[in-house]
Amino acid sequence: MAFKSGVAAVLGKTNVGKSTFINAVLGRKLVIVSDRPQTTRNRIRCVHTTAEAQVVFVDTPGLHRPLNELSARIVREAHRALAGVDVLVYVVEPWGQVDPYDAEVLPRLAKLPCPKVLLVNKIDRARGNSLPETLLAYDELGMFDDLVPVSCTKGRGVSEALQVIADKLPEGEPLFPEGELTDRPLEFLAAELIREKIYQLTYQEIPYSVAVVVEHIAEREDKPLVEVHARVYVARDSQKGIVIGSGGGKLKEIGQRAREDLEAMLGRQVFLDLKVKVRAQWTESAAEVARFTGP
Ligand SMILES: Nc1nc2c(ncn2[C@@H]2O[C@H](COP(=O)(O)OP(=O)(O)OP(=O)(O)O)[C@@H](O)[C@H]2O)c(=O)[nH]1
Ligand SMILES: [Mg+2]
Repeated sequence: MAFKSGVAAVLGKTNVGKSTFINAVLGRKLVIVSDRPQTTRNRIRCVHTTAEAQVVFVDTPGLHRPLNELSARIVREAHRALAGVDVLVYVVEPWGQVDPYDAEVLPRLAKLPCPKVLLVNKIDRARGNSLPETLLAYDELGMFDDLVPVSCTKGRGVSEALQVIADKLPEGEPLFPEGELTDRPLEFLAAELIREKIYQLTYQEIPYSVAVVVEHIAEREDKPLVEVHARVYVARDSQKGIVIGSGGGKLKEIGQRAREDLEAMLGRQVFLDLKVKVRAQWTESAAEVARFTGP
């Protein structure tokens, strides 16, 4: 059989488990995940290669009604992922009906000239008939070629979903060289890991007011150690105090957890230099948002 390759854009409302699905397929943590909405801010290509096919998944920011310049940009980012896509993968939750926001978004996506796969995720949380009802409701929209129930945290249905998606790709050469997992540089992945810890350890508006920039990653010559120099930007002075915490405790915990993940990612001991800076109202300024969320 000829080799297949292509791009599968993974879209859906915020917090439905798009990034969790991609990590489950890759069998490793590449993109960040949290229980807060609007975790992913960029389009991130994540490559899965087997002897038969290469699927380039595009993780996208969750769709939602934008509230400020930052969230408007991340919704635009998601829609940009649709250019040149070979398969649309749309992710929903199993609550028994078509989500009202999906009902608004899907008619536009139905027009895309590519196969469409619906993943009903979080089936471990479905109760009563809510899974069959969800499948029926989305099937009635008439736009999905396949509907696949999955639980990405439990690993259920993930390999079936991957097979369904890979089967729909066109024949062609790999788009990425073997061994390449993503189009994003190490600095980006490292900054994301740090941002994930802030999402996990802070509350209310703090996660949405934070940007992380890794300025420098350097291998030490005298010992097997990697230095990661990162800056956490917040939008107000008061937020700086919250991220640092009393006696520096919060920042220390963020740094410790991030360092453990960075060490797993880099396979090396890591020294993490993490500083917090204020960039007043950055989430309201298009130029600053572009600077901090990157291409
Ligand atoms: N119970 C359950 N929770 C899940 C499952 N898949 C993902 N989650 C949880 O759902 C939350 C959101 O997961 P993400 O992967 O960050 O969701 P996302 O769609 O990428 O979110 P955004 O990037 O904000 O759009 C996390 O707390 C996950 O652990 C699942 O199969 N079952
Ligand atoms: Mg995500």
